[in-house]
Amino acid sequence: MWCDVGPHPQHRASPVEKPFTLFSAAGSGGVPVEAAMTLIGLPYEVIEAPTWAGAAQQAKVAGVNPLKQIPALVTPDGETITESAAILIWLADRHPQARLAPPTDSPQRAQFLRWMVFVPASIYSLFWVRDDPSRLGGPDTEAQARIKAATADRIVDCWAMMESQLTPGRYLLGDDLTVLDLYVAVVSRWGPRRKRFYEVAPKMSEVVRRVDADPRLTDFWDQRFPFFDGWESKGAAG
Ligand SMILES: N[C@@H](CCC(=O)N[C@@H](CS)C(=O)NCC(=O)O)C(=O)O
Repeated sequence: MWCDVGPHPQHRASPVEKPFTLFSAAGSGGVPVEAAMTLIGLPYEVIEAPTWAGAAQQAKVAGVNPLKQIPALVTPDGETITESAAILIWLADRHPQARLAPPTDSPQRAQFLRWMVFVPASIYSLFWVRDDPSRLGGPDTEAQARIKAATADRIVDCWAMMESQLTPGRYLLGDDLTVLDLYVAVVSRWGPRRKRFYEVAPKMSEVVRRVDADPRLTDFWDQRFPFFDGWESKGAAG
């Protein structure tokens, strides 16, 4: 896990430009949001709050998100937006010049919304119990291990279903990179890791590898979700 470095500017705001504040953490669901803001060129500051690391970290975000989850975005106007997919869609729609979402009248829009909702509803939400299986399994370590294995299998099944329904181009929805590509590139790195994702989702694998290698994000990935030796298979069993 990354050390807590407190608020640190990513893109420095000019004196007249107020930054966004993002409660996030390296390797977390805040990372696709940070990647989107990096590509858009928005000034933002990160409050590093790895909520899985205990009460002190959760307390940092509790004031803006009573569920004590990241990501949570506070806009320059002081509005708070939680829910990773909502933040990503909102940012992309507000900055059409960055072409990070199909416009509302585009033929790709329906599938864009479909998969932007599918990822958090079917996959990301399982991490509430995967990160701490005692939340549903209680203290029984065997029950916890069963929860880990069953949720890993469910995640793999969800990726396989998504793979069966998509015909990607260079990116998941065609020729333009959207926030969906950033989202899937990050969420597919969590347990049961890319190794199993690659096995069931060969077409989407080509896309996420393209996102991993995007030269505009090389420094960003190094800082916020590095590709260390063995990252694709670490923890692949569950
Ligand atoms: N539905 C939320 C889920 C956010 C979430 O689960 N975030 C994790 C970190 S990646 C978290 O803060 N977990 C701490 C907890 O649930 O207690 C979203 O899509 O933003």
